[in-house]
Amino acid sequence: MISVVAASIREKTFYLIVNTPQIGRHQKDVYLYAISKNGLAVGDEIEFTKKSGLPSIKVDSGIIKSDNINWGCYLRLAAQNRYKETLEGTYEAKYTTDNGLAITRYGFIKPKTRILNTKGVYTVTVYPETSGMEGLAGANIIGVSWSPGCYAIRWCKGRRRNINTGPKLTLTSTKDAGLYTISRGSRGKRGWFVQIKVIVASCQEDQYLSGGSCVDRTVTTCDNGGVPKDEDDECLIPPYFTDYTCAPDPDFCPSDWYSFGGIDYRCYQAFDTQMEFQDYENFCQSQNGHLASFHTQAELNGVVGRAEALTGSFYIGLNDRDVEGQFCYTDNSMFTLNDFDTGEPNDGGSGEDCVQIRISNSRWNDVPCSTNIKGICMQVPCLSFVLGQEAGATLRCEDLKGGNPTCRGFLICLGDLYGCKCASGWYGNNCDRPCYKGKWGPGCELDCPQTEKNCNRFTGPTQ
Ligand SMILES: [Ca+2]
Ligand SMILES: [Ca+2]
Repeated sequence: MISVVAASIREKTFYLIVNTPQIGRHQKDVYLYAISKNGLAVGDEIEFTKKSGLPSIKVDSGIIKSDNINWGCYLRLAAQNRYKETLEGTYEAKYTTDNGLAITRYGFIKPKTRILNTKGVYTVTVYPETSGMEGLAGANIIGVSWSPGCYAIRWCKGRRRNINTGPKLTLTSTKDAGLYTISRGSRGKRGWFVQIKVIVASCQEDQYLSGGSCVDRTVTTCDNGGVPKDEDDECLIPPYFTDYTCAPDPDFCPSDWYSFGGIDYRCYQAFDTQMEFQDYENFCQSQNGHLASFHTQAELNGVVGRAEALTGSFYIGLNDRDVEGQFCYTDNSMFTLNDFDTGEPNDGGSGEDCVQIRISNSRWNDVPCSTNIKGICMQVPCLSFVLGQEAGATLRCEDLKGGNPTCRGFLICLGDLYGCKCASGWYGNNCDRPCYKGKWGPGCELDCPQTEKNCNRFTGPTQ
């Protein structure tokens, strides 16, 4: 029996993120990030190694720090024209724990030449028919879709060239696990070129490895694009989600908080206490939330309808304190729904940078941030655009060097068994194509159960 993934320490689990996954015409530097969801010990570093191809040109490297948390490490690679081909290949990030256990993740920088449309997933997992066997029962075939032409497809594995020709490869042994390069034509320089990591699992798909034995899972499906880990009976979920289960649940909210099933299944509560804006935001944070943000009219109507027994005006999280006229939310979500009242925002008097909702007509108005009014807090179980999460601190896509607020162009590689996915809301070889309507989540692989109108491509079903 082989053990594919070394036992890992759950809190040290990390992602490898590549930005940008494909070196395109726009020659931007390429960043590799090794991000831990819960941070690493202060001073801990992750070692990057290039596993294939020519040496890469390293520009700089360092620790990703935000909110005084060491979230991980980054490696910056130059993308000057004359170097770009040398960047292509597979990179390994290795973290060695205090007791000497090494956890590795693999990420790809894809070649500029045309590559297979596989939604950015370049890992194939093969499960044995019988747990713990050396050989694979029957013929396990992996293949690539291919338009026949005058070129042959060549499979290479490490330094072994031309181990197979044609679109399909048959696996007969656990020894067939490894990293394959597939190219069309001669040496992959013309035509396309793609890398596939083939993993042969130790246990059958509905089992996991526990103390050297295969044990039936009790958790067989993971929400939100998550995948079951081989080393324990838990799901590993992509960034953007703060817990192992972020599933729709009508009873999700704590008592006294209410939900309308909107974006992220947020939970709201209106408070009578009157405070200044920042004090209210601090108060909401002490309730594990923020001042409310609204992204659909239905969500807004739901909250206002619920608050109808109350009267007056309530702070929401919207404000233009940083740059006049540029409104943003304290939860860092985007200002998408505009419900300002006629003539508002008017930045009246000596300036109005914080936003209230008037219950009387459900419309918004900007007021001075020092105004003492009531407020609506919101808890967000599944935060958007979050890569790391620790109590009181978050690491977001925009915090990364060369980052992008929505993680456009980010290829995120989960644990070894689980391959790479585009960040939530994106798909395609460059992870830069927005999901089709009705699709959402990492690599746009999830379906909204309702109509396409009620679907946020980053966070899923809305109502
Ligand atoms: Ca203003
Ligand atoms: Ca105003």
